[in-house]
Amino acid sequence: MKHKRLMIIGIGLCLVPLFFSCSSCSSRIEEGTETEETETGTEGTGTGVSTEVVTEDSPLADKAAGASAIALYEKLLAVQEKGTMFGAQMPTIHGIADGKPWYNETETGRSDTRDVAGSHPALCGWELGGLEDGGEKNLDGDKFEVIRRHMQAAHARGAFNTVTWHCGNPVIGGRYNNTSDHPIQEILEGGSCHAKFLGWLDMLADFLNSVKDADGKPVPVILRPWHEHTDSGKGTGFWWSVGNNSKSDFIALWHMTFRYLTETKDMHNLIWAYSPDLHHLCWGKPGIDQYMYMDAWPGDEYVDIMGLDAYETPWSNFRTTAKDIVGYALQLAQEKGKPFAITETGFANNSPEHDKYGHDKKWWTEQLYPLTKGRKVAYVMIWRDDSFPDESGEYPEYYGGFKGSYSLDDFLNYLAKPDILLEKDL
Ligand code: BMA
Repeated sequence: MKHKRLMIIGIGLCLVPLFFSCSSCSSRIEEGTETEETETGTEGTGTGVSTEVVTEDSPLADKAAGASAIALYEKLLAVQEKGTMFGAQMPTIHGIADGKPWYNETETGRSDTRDVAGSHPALCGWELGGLEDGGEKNLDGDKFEVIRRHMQAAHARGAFNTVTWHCGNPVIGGRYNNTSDHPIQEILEGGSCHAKFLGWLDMLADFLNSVKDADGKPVPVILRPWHEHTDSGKGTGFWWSVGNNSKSDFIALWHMTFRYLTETKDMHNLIWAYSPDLHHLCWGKPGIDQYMYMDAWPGDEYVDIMGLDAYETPWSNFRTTAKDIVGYALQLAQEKGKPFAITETGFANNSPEHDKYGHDKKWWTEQLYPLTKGRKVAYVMIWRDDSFPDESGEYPEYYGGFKGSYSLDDFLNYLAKPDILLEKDL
């Protein structure tokens, strides 16, 4: 992809940590070579990316991308030369320690990863589903005002922010998984819910514009809209899935979202990520149908990061197919000159006490690590540590390593790999 270099004009921020590796961070290890274990250290200081940059051309899908978005993207390209960033969903708001969930509304300095490894994840994911209801909380009960504060803190520390939007069904109501027949047609121009849906995009824009850096500018964000869309079964998956619509409708939805936010709303702080789901690529098939990865591809001009959501579940064929599909999608991304990431992953409730799908004490080093080892995968992001069973029998949902977790030793060994990067390594 052609793009001219950035011209950085003097602002008092030190850019060195953004673009060059620190001496304690190693370079990426080639596939097939052995890695050396290192100790995880204490947390380093990150640097925000709010700096005045004049660009002659944008490397991003948004050709009018702002300086902060371009700087964050350039940082991602530089960091992926060193290794794969470890990311986690809602990492500083929710966590678990010694069998008890914790929740931080005001404090932003704790995460399960930092509790056990001394540094926050390098990338923090945040959920905005429910924003469209106009309430103060997302669909999981997290206040938007709290999410905003944690995003601002993550940015100020030098971490990456990424956002998902499990948006409700704009046509029949209900949550993201309340499917209906061809809902996208109703929200495209000329559809019965077009105006309503643009109002929802206004709310999304208002929230993202309200997440500001120290200079009062919107922080750059990796936006991952309409994720896991490749489910081709009618009535399953999410309302925006191809199976409940059509490929061309999905592409039109992506284009409308992109144009409305970048042109009408004049938002230029977004990096756009595409993320089919492994289990939809493999559903019901003994082998892999990797080519579905590009089903309803919005086009090279509308996507910055090519991703894959890849969970270990009984139906995802994770152990037999994930490495191949990651390899396939990574190669495709490299041919297009785009970075690749495992945009969601995890092995839910990995423990013998409350496993849903089995357990594996060495899941991190033996299952997750081989997907990225020796490969230019920009980041992996695990889903959230949300709850832990208590006396009330609350349904647990957790993915990370935390104090007292079954696979903690292996989690620490994974994080200690020189090519797995935490916030301190940025
Ligand atoms: C899904 C599940 C849901 C949650 C949603 C949005 O993957 O974790 O429980 O509501 O993400 O966070």
